[in-house]
Amino acid sequence: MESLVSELYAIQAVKFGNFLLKSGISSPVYFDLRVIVSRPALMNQVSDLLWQTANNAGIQCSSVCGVPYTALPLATIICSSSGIPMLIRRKEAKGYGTKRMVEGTIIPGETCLIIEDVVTSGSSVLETAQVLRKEGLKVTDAVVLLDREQGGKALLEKEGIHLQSVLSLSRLLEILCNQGKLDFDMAEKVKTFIKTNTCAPVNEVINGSTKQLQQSNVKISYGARAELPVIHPIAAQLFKIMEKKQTNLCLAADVTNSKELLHLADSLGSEICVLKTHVDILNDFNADVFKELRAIANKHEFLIFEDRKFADIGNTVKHQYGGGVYKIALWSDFVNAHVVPGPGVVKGLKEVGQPLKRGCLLIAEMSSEGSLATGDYTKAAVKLAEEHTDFVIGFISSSNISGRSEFIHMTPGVQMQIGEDNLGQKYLSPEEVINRRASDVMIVGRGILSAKDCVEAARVYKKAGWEAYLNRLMTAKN
Ligand code: S5P
Repeated sequence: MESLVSELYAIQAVKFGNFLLKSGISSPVYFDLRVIVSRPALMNQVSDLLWQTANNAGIQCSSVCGVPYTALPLATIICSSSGIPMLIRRKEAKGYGTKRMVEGTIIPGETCLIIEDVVTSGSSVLETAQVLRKEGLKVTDAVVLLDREQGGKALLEKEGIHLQSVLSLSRLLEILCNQGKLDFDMAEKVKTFIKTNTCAPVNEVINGSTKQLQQSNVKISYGARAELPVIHPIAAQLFKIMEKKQTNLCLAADVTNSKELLHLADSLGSEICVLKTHVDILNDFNADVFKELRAIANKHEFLIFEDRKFADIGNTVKHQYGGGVYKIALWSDFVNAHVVPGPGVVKGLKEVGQPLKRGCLLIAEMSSEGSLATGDYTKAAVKLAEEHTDFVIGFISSSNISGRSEFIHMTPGVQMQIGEDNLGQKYLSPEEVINRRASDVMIVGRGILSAKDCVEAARVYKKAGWEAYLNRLMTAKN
């Protein structure tokens, strides 16, 4: 281990000083393990150590997959010397031919071991595991050269993946100090930095009780989530819009007059990522209004969410979604549904929505006093979503209930002035919803609509929501 650490230091795979990270934070330590690919002897040594670590932990596997890119050649060496078949995870699906995300012979039910060079939050290992699991493979273990000890192990454990490491950051610091390559002060500085920049557990608030939860999607930017391999196109489009326009504000456009709706959409369009409608509260509905609304949505780049809250058997919701006077599926990017009826409601909506490339949120929790959507009901909504990722893009919920990066969590009941209205609506602040509860999009209606100047109010909410999101990334990211 001493010679390995010494070599990593010599080739500058680990550096100490003052480095500005992508997240804007300055770090006293920097790792670039990619440089090892130019050192064949070191590559062999690292691969041997990874494989030994797997064997010492008693890991059994039928195939090995390296997280792209640095761990790809490491996995190759391991497979070549151990005789275990390798799988390659593509970062992007091929644009032609088979569109496979994993190359190699996949035997569903068999176990695949993941190899990685360095783990910080665990999100890269998790992404690869998700792709392999989607192919029917079991993923229970990962082996990494260096664990930065910033929460990745705990996060992966929660996702059913045991992480073994050849080397931990504390051990690396200790060895470098003993070798006289690092002074005590710098080692302490690095330790403090790591401690204060651990992927922070957020408080998950369900049914009023707060429990600590390490969440994978808390620390990943909206932009990065748009690029996830298993993301629904509508969710990807929304994340891209949010990143580009720097807004996580959804306007609940609860007005009863079409003209007013279109005026709101046009004047607030640049501040929002989603405009939420209740088509059945309009006094003067006609199909042209929604053609116009679509044009405004394209102009300002926001998505249209019809808050229809479907809640019937599959056959009925199919007609309600695609037909009737409103023809909701034709003009809304996504809708939402209660999970009371069971899977049939999702299947019915999917028959209409999927050919049109639409998405759907499941109502897992509600913002109103005394809501019955709690506990096992909420869990059942998450399970249903996981079974229909080809149509379900996320949840209406009061917090981040799934911890999965590919799902969007949208939270209603948001106002600067926390409290209640006179009909049981409960309000939380943008900071509470986006930072502490780690939701993704805040839904604001009367907080903006009742203001004297709606445009100014929307700007204030947009800024508060974005600041809360940046705060969340800052405390969570390395
Ligand atoms: O649980 C919920 C779910 C939804 S979609 N609670 C809600 O309030 N909503 C909707 O969010 C509601 O129908 C309304 O359109 C909006 C909240 O509006 P506000 O005026 O209270 O901000």
